[in-house]
Amino acid sequence: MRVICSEDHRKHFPKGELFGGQLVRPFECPERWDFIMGRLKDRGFNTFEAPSPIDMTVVGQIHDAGYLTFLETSWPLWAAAGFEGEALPTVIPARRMQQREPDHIDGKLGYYCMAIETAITPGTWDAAKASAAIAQTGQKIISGGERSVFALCRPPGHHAASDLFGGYCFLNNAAIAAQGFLNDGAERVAILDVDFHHGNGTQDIFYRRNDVLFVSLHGQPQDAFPHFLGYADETGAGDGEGYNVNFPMAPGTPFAEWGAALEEGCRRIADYAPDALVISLGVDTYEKDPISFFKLTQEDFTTYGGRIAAMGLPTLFVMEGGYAVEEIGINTVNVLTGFENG
Ligand code: OKP
Ligand code: ZN
Repeated sequence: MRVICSEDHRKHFPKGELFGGQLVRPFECPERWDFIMGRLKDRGFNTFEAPSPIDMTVVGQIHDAGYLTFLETSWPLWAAAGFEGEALPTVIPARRMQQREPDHIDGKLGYYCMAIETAITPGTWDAAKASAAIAQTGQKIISGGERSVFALCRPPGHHAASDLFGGYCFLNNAAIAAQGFLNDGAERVAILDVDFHHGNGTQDIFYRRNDVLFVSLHGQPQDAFPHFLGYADETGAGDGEGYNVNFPMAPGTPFAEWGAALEEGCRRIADYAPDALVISLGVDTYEKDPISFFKLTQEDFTTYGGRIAAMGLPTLFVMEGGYAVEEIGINTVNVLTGFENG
């Protein structure tokens, strides 16, 4: 399997994440990428390619224009305001408040965020664009006839909605890839999100559309981030009714149960008969993940890679989460090798 990757991810590495009332070293750190690359090389992956320049037209089909301007200008505005730390939102437009974009950067950060743990730094916009370019390059290769590609994206993307950042995400890499497939001739695309967290951004982007089926397996919102989306009764709206499928699961869920949900999700995808499949590949379902609560073992990742392969679809793997850093490479590459041998 060809791998698309770039060192540009290193431009995004905040010193702090707001967690448990403290600014801690972010769970979403550059070493995650190093461990994945190391394991890929150990397991014989040998085609590593840089992304092509990003096509911002496609990004503009997924994200709001004001939001893209915000991402591009947020650090300069923050620095100009005289703040000395990294840019973090503090105030948000909660119930019964105005949904109008303010002029001050403190207001803009709150207006465009869905969670306040994620800092913006001088290199964040460049890294986010490089990450989206990686997904887009993988999509182009698959649209050109390849069976599968691994897009080693960082930062991740599935929490980013049209006009929202947060949960470590800025641009929705998987959504940008799905839109690229459609632009390049696909009639239908499925996105299967196996990250532990609900892909609220991806769901929201395609909620009223029937040309993209979104299927997500995740920790139930009562107990798990992002807490405010991901219930089973969210099934799509308008033309999109029936094209959104959520499998929220309880703390302690083992592979026996998770795999059964995957099985049902794969059947929904097969019924939809998409021309391409995007996997939002987070490996934070791992039993030792520090911020998640499912109980998948290293071997389970190999097993489910094989199940994804059995759908027989052109498949783009887009990296999302996974915070057991020492084992992130093993778990990620297990999915890919499970797919290749499946
Ligand atoms: C990003 B991705 C839990 C705090 C959760 C944010 C998690 C973002 C996950 N106490 N903080 O989906 O892996
Ligand atoms: Zn996650």
